This record gives sequence, C-alpha cells and structure tokens, in this order.
Amino acid sequence: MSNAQSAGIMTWSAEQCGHMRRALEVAEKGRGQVRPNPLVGCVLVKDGEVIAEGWHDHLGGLHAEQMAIHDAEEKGHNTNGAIAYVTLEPCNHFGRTPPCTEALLWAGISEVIVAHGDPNPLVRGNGVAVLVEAGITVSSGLLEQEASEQMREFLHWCENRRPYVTVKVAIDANGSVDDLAEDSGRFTSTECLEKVHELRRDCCAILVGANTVIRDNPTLTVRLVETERQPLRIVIDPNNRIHPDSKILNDEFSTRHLKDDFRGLDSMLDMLGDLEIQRLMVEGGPTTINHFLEQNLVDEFILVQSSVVHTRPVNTDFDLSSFTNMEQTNWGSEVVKVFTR
Ligand code: AOF
Ligand code: ZN
Repeated sequence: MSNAQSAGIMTWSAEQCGHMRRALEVAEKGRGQVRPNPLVGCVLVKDGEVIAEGWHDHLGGLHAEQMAIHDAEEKGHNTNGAIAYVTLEPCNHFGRTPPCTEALLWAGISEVIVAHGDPNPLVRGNGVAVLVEAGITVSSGLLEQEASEQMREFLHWCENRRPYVTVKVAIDANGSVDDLAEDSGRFTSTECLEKVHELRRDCCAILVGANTVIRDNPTLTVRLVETERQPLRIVIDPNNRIHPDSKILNDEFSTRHLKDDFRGLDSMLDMLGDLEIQRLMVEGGPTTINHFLEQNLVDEFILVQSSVVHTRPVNTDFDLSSFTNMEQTNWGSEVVKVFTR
C-alpha cells in the first residue's frame, strides 16, 4: 500500500471514481442471487478504456474478478497491464471458486483498486497482501462508504454472526397499526405492497408473532416481484396458539414454528446467524416489534404511514429515540421513514 493511503490522504480522480461507481453498479446484477456472499463488481480498464466488466452473479458462480477476466478474453482484449477496480478485496482462498488473486496475477493485471476490505476471516487483508507481494500496485478505500452500504448485511453478519434486523410496520394517519372495525387486511396502496415484496425478496427470513398469524393468516411469501427463492418464515409462538391450518404451516415453503423450543430473541438471532441468515425482516405486530426494540435488536426501522384513518384504531407507541438517522421517501401514496443507527 502506498504511504499516502496508509496516512489516509488518498485522493482519487473523477475517472477513478467513475470506474468504481460502475463496478458498484454491475454488482447490483447479483442482488438476491448471491447470498450469503456479498454483491461484488469488477471493471477492467486499459489505456483509459473499460475493456471488461464482471460481477458475482449467483452463489457458486464465478467471482466478479474472474468473470471480468473472462469477459475481456471473450471480447478479444489482452488483460496484460490492465487496472482492476473491485468493490471488495480479492479473495485468496479456495472456496466455491479458486482464488481471485491468482486469476488477477495470471491475467497480468498491474494495478488493483479496491473499495472495501473483506472481513471474511479467510481473506481479511490476505488478498491485498498477496497482490502487493507479487509486485502489484494496490490501493483501497475508493468509494468505501458506498460499497459498505451495498454489502451492509454481509458486513454486519461477518462482524456479529447475526442477521441485520429490519422492522417494517404500517400505520394509519394517527399511528394505528390495525383497524378492529375491519376484517384484518392491508390498508396501504398497491404500489406500497410491491415495495414490501421487494423488501421481502431482499431478506433471508421474515418473522412475525403468533398474534399476526392468528389475526391475518398471512402467507409471508414474495409474490408481486420476481424471485428465485422464498424467505424462511419464522413465527414466535411460545404458547403454541396458532392454528395448525395456518397458511404458513401448510404450503411448500419453509417455516420455523418456534414454540416450546423458543428461548429468547438473543439466542434466536444467534441461531439464525448460524443458518447464514444475513437479513431478517420483522413484519409482525406491535408486541413483537416492541420486544425487539426494548432489547435494542433493531438495526433498521421502516415506518410506513398511510393517510387512511382507522375507525377502531389500535394505537401503538414505538420508542425510536435510539436511532440517529432518518431518511424519508414515498412508496406509492404512503410516506415512508427509514430509521437507522
Ligand atoms: C471476491 N470476489 O466476487 C466475491 C468474493 O466460497 P465462495 O467462492 O463463494 O467465496 C465466498 C467468499 O469470497 C465470501 O464470503 C467473500 O469473503 C468472498 N467474496 N470475493 O474476490 C467476489 N463474491
Ligand atoms: Zn474471489
């Protein structure tokens, strides 16, 4: 690594930023297909021109660097002396694929620019070290923040061995989560529901409490957007109250019904981490959500506010004082506030 970089005064050109931005962009093509791996993108640049692009497309598929090298070969470009822009430190281990460091060396890449280090204990600095030892110029930290946002759940899981916890809750104009005057059901717009399904698709598991299953009998599947797989569904039901005919217990998708084997949210999150669940969405009722909040287990809180007014409201207070950031957006006709730390 250069001195400038270790002293933290690395400056990057607009051209370099542009190439890394493109690498982050192509990485998105793997979204939903690479879990539990992170999204990774790679751009190869020679004589100022982009000669190839690659991304980690699906679990077990080529890593981004190897796909980019392959892409260059297919297009008839010589990779000798090219610069590789990679959103994650190249791996140096035999996993589902051989090491990317070897592929880069073999391809004659002369410089590697990395956005974010790989916290995987099998890599963690080794990838960069091996490249530097081989005489390649390596620098890191270009668009690091953007990369860390893109790999948020992977980084969180590497650090904590637990899923990143996202809560989603919809309320009416006055903060009510349900209308007891109505049969259970959705009170938000169709566009909003689509967004919720996108969110579900991005989560490895969806959790609700027994009350939600009893009142709504939900399926908790991804239906309105295309998906390769369905999230694992989890019901917390320590007193075994949900009906055996409940939809989530009777379709072809997986459900964990936590009854007498339920020991507490902490140990459940550890268990989900062991299952390589990197993002958990909590979709169920105020009681369940407040348990997560009280135990400080929520990483992201998504509050969806509709303009409808419930006739027999179920008003609930959520204590969001521990969240330090809030971003506001719209999902259809609903106003959405996303609280993070
Ligand atoms: C890279 N480039 O595109 C990706 C990397 O067992 P594997 O082969 O699926 O490797 C998974 C690990 O490799 C993953 O946990 C992460 O540390 C790294 N991912 N590395 O050089 C890539 N996706
Ligand atoms: Zn790799």
